[in-house]
Parts: sequence; structure tokens; C-alpha cells
Amino acid sequence: VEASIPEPQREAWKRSQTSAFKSSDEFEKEVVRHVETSLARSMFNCDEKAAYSATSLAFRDHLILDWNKTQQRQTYRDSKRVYYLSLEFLMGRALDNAMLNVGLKDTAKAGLADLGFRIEDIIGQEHDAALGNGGLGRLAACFLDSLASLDFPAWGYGLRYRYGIFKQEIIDGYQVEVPDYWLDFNPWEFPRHDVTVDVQFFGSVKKVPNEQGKSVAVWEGGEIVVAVAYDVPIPGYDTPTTNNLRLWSSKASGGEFDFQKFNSGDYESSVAEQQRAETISNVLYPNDNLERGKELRLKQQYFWVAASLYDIVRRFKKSKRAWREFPEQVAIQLNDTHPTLAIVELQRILIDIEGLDWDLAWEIVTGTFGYTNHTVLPEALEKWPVGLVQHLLPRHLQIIYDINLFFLQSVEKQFPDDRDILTRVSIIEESQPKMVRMAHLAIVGSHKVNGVAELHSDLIKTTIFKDFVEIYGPDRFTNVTNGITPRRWLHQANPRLSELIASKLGSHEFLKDLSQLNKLELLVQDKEFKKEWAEIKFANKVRLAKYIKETTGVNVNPSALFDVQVKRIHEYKRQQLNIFGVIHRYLTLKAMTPAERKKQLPRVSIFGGKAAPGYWMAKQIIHLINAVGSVVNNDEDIGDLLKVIFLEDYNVSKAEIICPASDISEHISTAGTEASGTSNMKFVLNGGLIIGTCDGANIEITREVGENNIFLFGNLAEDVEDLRHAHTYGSHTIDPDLAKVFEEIQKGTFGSVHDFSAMIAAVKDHGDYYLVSDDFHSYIETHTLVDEAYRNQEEWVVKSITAVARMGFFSSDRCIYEYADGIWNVEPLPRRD
Ligand code: 9GP
Repeated sequence: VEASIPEPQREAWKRSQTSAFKSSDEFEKEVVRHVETSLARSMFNCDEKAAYSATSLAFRDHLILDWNKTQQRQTYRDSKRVYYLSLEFLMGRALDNAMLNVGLKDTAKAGLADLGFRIEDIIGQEHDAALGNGGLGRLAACFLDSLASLDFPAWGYGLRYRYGIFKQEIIDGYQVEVPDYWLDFNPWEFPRHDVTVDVQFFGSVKKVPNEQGKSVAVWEGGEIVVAVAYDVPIPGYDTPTTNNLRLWSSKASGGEFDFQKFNSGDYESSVAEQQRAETISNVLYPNDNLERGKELRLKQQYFWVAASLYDIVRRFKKSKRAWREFPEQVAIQLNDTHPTLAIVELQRILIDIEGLDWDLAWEIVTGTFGYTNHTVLPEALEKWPVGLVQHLLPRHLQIIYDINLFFLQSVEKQFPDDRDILTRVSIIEESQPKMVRMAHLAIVGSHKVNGVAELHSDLIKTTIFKDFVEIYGPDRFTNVTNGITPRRWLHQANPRLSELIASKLGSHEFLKDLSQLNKLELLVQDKEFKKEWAEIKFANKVRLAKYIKETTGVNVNPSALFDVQVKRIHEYKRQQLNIFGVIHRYLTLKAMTPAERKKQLPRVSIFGGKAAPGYWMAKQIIHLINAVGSVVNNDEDIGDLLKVIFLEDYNVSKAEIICPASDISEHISTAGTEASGTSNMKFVLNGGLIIGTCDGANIEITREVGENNIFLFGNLAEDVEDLRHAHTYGSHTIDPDLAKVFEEIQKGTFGSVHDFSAMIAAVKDHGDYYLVSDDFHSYIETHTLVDEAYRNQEEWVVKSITAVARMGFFSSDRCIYEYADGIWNVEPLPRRD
């Protein structure tokens, strides 16, 4: 670092090296200083909000010092960097994570206690950074944590939405969306008003001769929107490496507003341009596994991609290397197809601006990009109307056509007798209107394509991308099974369990090498250990029960079996199967005599998750869950035997309370539809077991933890197509137990019959696409097995410990090593100071 500082400043820098606080006294001093100077408040009215702000600023200072050094070192060493392009980063809260990653949480706890605060109350003041919908965005956040913790030179690039995912309120059992303005005080970002990029939209293209007389394309006219960088430091765990997440915010190029119009009294239109520009980064699209093809979304994508690539290219050019070295210095990972325009943008920069030949440019482009596919659901595969792309990005459409032409020519050469293949693989879909298929573009422009769990990676090779395997060979396609960061999802969310494990393994090293958990298996017969294990789970359930009481008013018994399904609400994730199962349980209990009921195991069914605002069926599912809850929870015959809870506004910080408190969690998607799932991993890592289908990462979880430690049910992916076909063309009989559930709903037991009729019709009359009826019987039977297993608490705890001991594979650190090795070809750059 020192050598990278120019002579005149080096001495001064050495003399004035500031060091971050280390003791609680120094921490307190920093808090007081920030309250009085940065916040301009006095200690006499320092409330929890002010204490949170000052604590965050103190930790931010800490991060900045390491961050500066990390960036200087990476630049000086000129090492290959990874750029992770994601439209979503579901970060959650930053303070707790920063405290733990720099190893000063206890110091802060003592300091805050001296100042009269409880650390949990201070942590609880922070607003979640909720710039994502679900698994895809949270995966990006876990990857950033792992990249920094493993010392990889890496940047994330995203959008700085003014409004993240909406806040969900439940009113009369219905979801209501409320905007989530989260930026009133955000100490974790640094506006870089000096780091801006002009991003062009619309306009036209003309061909002009360059100095060598060659014809080159010039994109002119249209409008410019300015991208302003906001940087968020990403601290690694137990390392000084602190990486950067750069989020772009949009603003108008012509200054704040049009003075001419303002002076002539036209106040509204004087700010119109400014408002239009700012709209781009205003709001996150709230769809999960669904693409709606809105122009503003495409604008967001290009705005973010253009700014990020400009930044990446600018950084590369500083190294003065030859262009062909670009892929040796830069790896760009496309998180889903949302950033696919980056492929076209880099090709454009190289040929139109830097003057490279097409072929060399294309070699550089494909050597640089990797593409991760996260879904096989057809409604989630992105396509853009050609006309829209033409209008917004005229030069890009030309380049897309050229990429497609060269690609199809080579396919034709390879398969001269197969005309159909050209239609199937073309980047342009010859539909009405014509569409650009973003996944095809992403495959053609990348050197590696990966799925996110074994089954999913096999499925993309045998279904949606089958032809591309023929064309490029199987090596273009690979699998990187998802993972989660054990820092947030064990150490932060479940501190007592983390400490118990550390005490048995002799250190916290397992947090950086999760495979070490396997040593816990030696302790499965240790009575004292099992007792502590069970006590921790119980305490976590008590904490969740308290939260449920505070937020819903319902008392739940922490000794009951806690059964949790929290994730986005989606028909393929089958919360409807769960709630139908709950109704079946309720009817079974109601039919019993009081004496029989006494013998039953009490259960709490907990749901949480948001529905996309335009997804009517998902909203009906939420409504049914709440309607069932209000009947069951007030039924005196039932009492504690069954409670049904819907937790409002599920998000990352709530997941940190919920995951450690489950006995069983539900991952019950129709086989072949959930690419991976990641909450399945979070629950098991916290000592909960799973009831699940043979889908996504459930399959690998089963392989790791063993069939005795998971409850699997339902049809297999390979049978789904035949079953669907039979529903449509054969006779479709509904499972008799499910039919009784439907009758009860239709009697009006849970209120509005009309509201729930579509949900029933989807199963009975419209082909039961998600196989709810086909899987119902084995689902119910498997729940009976869960009840039986839970009665034997001794055995249950053994299962829980064994499962945790075998979860080492699911660390996102393992994923990052696999990407680094198999896709990015990058090395870590540890700091030794
Ligand atoms: O639905 C998948 C989910 O299964 C996976 O765990 C997650 C991260 O890989 O990505 C989700 N996909 C999307 O959100 C949209 O493609």
C-alpha cells in the first residue's frame, strides 16, 4: 500500500496513520464524538436511534480504513478481479454483520452497556437494505460476504433503488403493499459525486468512415442520463479485506432543473426531465421468478450495465495492458439474464469506440463473461420485443443481429441438415412481435453457463438449453450448487449455537471452513451436549413465540412443534399444499374425542412471505392462510394443538429470528421447479429438519445429511410431465382427503367461498399444474411421520445434530471457490498487514 502512494504525500500519510478503535473505551469515545459532531446532537438527548447512528459511523470508520487499503492493494498488484453483476442485493442489516466480521461485537456490547444501551436494541434500529425479491438477491449478498472473507478481489455492481421491495402489511387477512423508503439515514453508503457515467438512450445510428477509411457505427442523439456511484463497503470475516459494492443512482444530465422553463413560470415541466431520469433507479421490480417486459425495467438494465462496464473498462485501461489481456484481468458474472446487455455493450465498446476487429472483440467478450441460470420456469425467462430494443438501444439491436448472424452461420455449418435447430436456438424469436431471447444471448456470449443445484443444472441441459449442449458440447455447462454464508446464518442469527459449536471444536475456525462441523458427529451421544443443544433450540423458539405474540397477538406454546414455511408466495412453491394440509389436520382434530385429542402433538404452522403485487393467486393464498388462522386460533376445542400464524413482512432480519426457531421447515415445490432454494440450507444449519420434495438442493441436502434425517415425499421430477399430460387427457380424480378439505372451504368455514374458489378450481378443473392433489397423500403421511419422530425427543436431537454436522458443503465459501476455479480463474489476494 505504502509504495502506491506518491512521494509528496507518503510521509504525511505515514505520520498521520489513523487506527480504528480496539477497546470499549475507545469505542465509546468514537460514539460520543459521532453523536456530537457527525450527528450534531448532544449526549443528553442521545436516544436509541442516535446511538445506532453513531455506532454505525464508528464501525464504518473502521471499515473505511481497511477498505481503502484493500482497494489500493488490489490496484497496485493489478490482480484479476471478479465483477458480480446483479440487479438484486438483498443485504439485510449491516451493523451486526460489520461488528462480527471485524471481531468487535463484544467490545461494542460493553461500550454500549456503559452508555446505557442494550446492543440488541441498537441493532434493531436498523432498516433492512432490501434491494431484492428473494433467493436470487440473497444469494448475491452471501456471495459478497464469501468473496471478501476469502480475500478475492471482487466488486459487486447493482442499482441503488430508492425503494426496495415493498413493505407488506396484512389488513383483514389481505396483503397490502406499502412503499419501503429506506434511505432517510444510511451510514453504509458513500456517494461518489465525482464518479459518474453518462448513459445514452434512444437516438439513431449512422455509419461514417474512420481515419483508416473503414466504416464505423456512430450512435448519436437521444438522451443522456447520468449514473452516480454509491459505494458500500463489504467487510470480510476475520480478514482486513474489505471489498466494494457499487450501486448506481440515476440523475438528469442537464443539471437540477430547466432554468428557462422555471423563469417563464412553467414550474412543472422545469423539473420533468429530472424526474424522468430519477425514475430509472427509483424502484425495484417486485417480481420473483416472473418477467413482465416493461420498458422501464429494460432502461434499468441498460443504465446499470452501461455504467458498470464503463467503470470496469476505465479501471482496466489504467493498467495500460493490451486489449487481448482483458479476460485475464476481468471476470464478469451475470446473475441471471438481467445483465445480459453487458455482453452487447462490451462488444460495442470494443468495436465502435476502441476500434477492435469483430472477431478479436468477440473472443474478449466470451472470455470475460459467465452466466448463471436460476430458473427453468418459462414465465421467468426474459424476452424483449425487438421493437422496444430498437427504439431504446438502436446500436445494440444491430450488434445483437450480428451476433445472431455469426452464431447461426456456425450452427448451420455444424448441422447442415437440421433447419429446425436454427429456429430453436436463434437469439431472435420469430414471433409476433419478434423477441430477443436473453438467455440465448447470455449463453452465446459467455464461456460458461451454470445452474445452481445438480438437478437444476441437469434439467437445463436436457430441456431448455438442450440444443446448446449439442452445439457447444457439455463443457460449456456446469453446476455450482448454491450455498449460504455461515457468518450471517449461524454466527449472527444463532449466537448461542455458534458459541456451543466453537466451545466443542476449540475455535471459531468452522465459520471459515464449514466442513469442520463434521467433528460434531462424535458428540451425538454426549448427554450434556445434547441437552445444551435442545435448550438452545427451545430458547430460540421462546424468542420467536414472543415475537409472534408482539406482532400477531397470538399465544403459541414453545413446546409445540414449530413448522415453518417462509419464502416468496408462489404456486410452484406450493404454500397452498401446506395450508390444505393444515386444514386437513384441523378437520382430523375436530373429528376426535377430547380424550383422543389430548394424545396429539401440538403444532404451530408458521407462514411468511410476500406475493408480487400483480400475482392474484398468490394473494389469495395469503388470504386463505390468514382466514384459516382466524378460525383455528380461536377454536376452543383445538387450543394449543394447532395454531396458524402468518408473519407479516418477511425479510432478512426476520429470517434471522425465524430460522433458528424451526423444528421442521417446508421446501415442498413441485419437483423440477425450484432451481435450488437456499432457505432449506439456513434451516438445517440451525438444527431444524426439513420436509421436502425431491427438488433443487433438497436432493443434495439429503445426500449429505442422510435419508434418516430428512422427510422426503411426493412425485419425482421425471414423472411430472406424464402426470400433467394425464391430468389434461386422462381422467383426473382428486385425492379423497383433499376433496374433504375443499368441501370444508366451500362450506364457508373459512369465510369467503368466492375468494378461494379459483384456488380450488386450479386443482380440480384446470389440470392441477403444480400436482397438489398428486402429492397430497404422501404429504399428509409424511407429516404423520414427522409427528411420530418428534415424540422421541432424544432421537430428534440426534437427527438435528447429525444434520448440522453434515452441512459443511452448503457454505457459500465452497461456491466461491468453485466459481473461482471453474469459471473465473481468479486467485485470492490476502492482506498480510
Ligand atoms: O427460484 C430460484 C431459487 O430456487 C434459487 O435458490 C435462487 C438462487 O439461485 O434463484 C431463484 N430464481 C430466481 O429468483 C429467478 O430466476
